[in-house]
Amino acid sequence: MSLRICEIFGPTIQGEGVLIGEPTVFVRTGGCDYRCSWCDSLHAVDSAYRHDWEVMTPTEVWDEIVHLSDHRPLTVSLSGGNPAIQNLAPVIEMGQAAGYRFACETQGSIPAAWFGRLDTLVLSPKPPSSGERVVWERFEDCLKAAGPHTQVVMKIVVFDEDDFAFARATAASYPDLPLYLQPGNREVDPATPVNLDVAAKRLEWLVQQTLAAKWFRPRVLPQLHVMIWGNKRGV
Ligand code: MET
Repeated sequence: MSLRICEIFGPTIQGEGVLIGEPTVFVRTGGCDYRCSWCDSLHAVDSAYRHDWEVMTPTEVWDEIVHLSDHRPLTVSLSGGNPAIQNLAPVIEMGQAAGYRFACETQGSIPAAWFGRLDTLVLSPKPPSSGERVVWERFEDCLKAAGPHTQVVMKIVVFDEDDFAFARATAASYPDLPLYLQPGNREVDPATPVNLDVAAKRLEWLVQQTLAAKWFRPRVLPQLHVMIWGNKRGV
């Protein structure tokens, strides 16, 4: 059994959501069932980049995680693309046996059986600005696939007022899920430096929207890695 892997990198810090600031090795799988208009990881999504993806066995993936982390257990984030397309169970199994923790970032369109083994499942339903439409039955299947010990959280990216309304409605449908909001980033070209003033303004806008609505449930966070490294890959 083989896996299509776009990149494995770290340790770095998780830049987003509930695990923000946490030392992490990222396993970015290749392939995605979505084509978000503002995707910041097209190199893991578009089949034009397919030849850059590596076919690896679960053992090879695990060996690379061990190598990068120098055998010291940490959190591994399974991201993509949509990692749920592939069978990451063997990697999780080998890692957890050695004391590593596993998180997964997915849009929630494909329920993988191995969600049940995760320490953290981050479901990130895509708002209208993405051009994608959430199939809520699938999203609920993803929730059901989580295990009794899996911490499940929701992360929603907000680019505009429509997205904000989507975030509010989605949050209302899932009152028990911890909720993280982050402003959208349209400057996703790795070669172009990120304008931090613009990023701060987008964050301020989202904070203002949330507070003006007297909506006190979500945590509103920046993308920490973008503040430090811009759109550079492999960090
Ligand atoms: N597909 C996953 C998600 O939507 C991770 C890739 S997005 C950069 O959260």
